[in-house]
Amino acid sequence: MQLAVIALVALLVLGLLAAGVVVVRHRSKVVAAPRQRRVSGPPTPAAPAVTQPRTSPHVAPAPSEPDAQAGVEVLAEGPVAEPAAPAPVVELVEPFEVAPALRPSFRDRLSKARDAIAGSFRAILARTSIDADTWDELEEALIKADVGVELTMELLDTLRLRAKDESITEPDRLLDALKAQLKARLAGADRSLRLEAGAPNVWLFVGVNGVGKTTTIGKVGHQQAEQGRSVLMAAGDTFRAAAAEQLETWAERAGADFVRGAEGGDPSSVVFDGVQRAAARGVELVLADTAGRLHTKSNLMDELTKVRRVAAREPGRLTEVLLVLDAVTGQNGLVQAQQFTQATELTGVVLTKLDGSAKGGIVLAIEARLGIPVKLVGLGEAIGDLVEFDPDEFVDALFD
Ligand SMILES: Nc1nc2c(ncn2[C@@H]2O[C@H](COP(=O)(O)OP(=O)(O)O)[C@@H](O)[C@H]2O)c(=O)[nH]1
Ligand SMILES: [Mg+2]
Repeated sequence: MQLAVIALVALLVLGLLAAGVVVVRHRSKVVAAPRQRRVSGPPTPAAPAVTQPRTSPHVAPAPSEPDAQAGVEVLAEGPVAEPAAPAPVVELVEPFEVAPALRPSFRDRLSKARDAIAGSFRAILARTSIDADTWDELEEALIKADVGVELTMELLDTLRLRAKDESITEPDRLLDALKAQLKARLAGADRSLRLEAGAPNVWLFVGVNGVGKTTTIGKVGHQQAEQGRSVLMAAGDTFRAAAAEQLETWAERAGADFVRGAEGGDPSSVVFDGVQRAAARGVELVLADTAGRLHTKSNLMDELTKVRRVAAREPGRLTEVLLVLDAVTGQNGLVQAQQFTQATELTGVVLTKLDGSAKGGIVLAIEARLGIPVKLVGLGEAIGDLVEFDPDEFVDALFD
């Protein structure tokens, strides 16, 4: 009896031992499994990022570094390998921090302007032929886009003649003809920004308050610096101290030199100081900001005439006078533009806030009425949201 009990206990102990071995083996398989998966996968840059502290974006990227690869190789040796030594600290950079900023597209940013005329275009395309309603819809679309009444009539008269000459009877062909006509009208203008060798070039920015002068200078300075040019920003808007501070922040972001004066001081002397400093330091480009109080105050125009004169004086060379216009104000901006043209002899227009405007047609009105090319277009508030004006891309973005 006693023997039987002892035998039973011995059997139980043996059974438990056997079960324990199975569990341990099973566990070791579970541990090994994820390691095997890591080994078979590609060495992803994200893997070490989980364990490493992130540091400054200016540090060399890690994904292709031998250290990062070594971390993967240790895993590849499997569960029998020696315990890994503490991993070396690898400093990582997120890909988006090193990727160059993408140029925003007209198609993406002009949705508001496109939506404003899309309804009229849809109504035109819904009909099978061209009739009086078609012409009314076209007129409405162009006026809604702020092309202006006079220019709209002129464009439609030309289109009528063309439709007759080319026997256009289908609505979609008529819209294509209008598109081609708008592109042809905008083609051929010289939209380049002038830079001359040898002396500090001065680009003067003028326009009423809030249109985006300071922001545009920041964007232009950044772009020019990216292209390897040395830039100085002169805070010629002395009306408020905050205006100079805003420009200083942009100068820091763009890596540009910066000159300012006292609040309420003479803007001409700030521009003068800027040109002097640029000449002394061999800086190629001075971007001069100006104040933009209401155009009804005639002293602003007098002030700008003086600033212009100083900017053009040796050793500086005034190569651009850019009027900054807010696309949201549309036709109203044209009255301002005429006054600025008289005071400062403009060389080009920067049309800002086209991203938030339904009045894309203002580009056509500006060029027809003022005879000044739209050189740059603001498509948002970020530093990269300023692009050269591309007429074909612009017209396509409005129509499709
Ligand atoms: N959406 C949009 N906002 C802009 C653009 N350009 C400037 N702004 C904004 O317009 C406001 C006025 O700009 P600011 O440069 O101070 O105008 P300034 O008074 O002419 O110097 C700011 O809030 C800018 O961020 C643009 O192209 N698009
Ligand atoms: Mg400003």
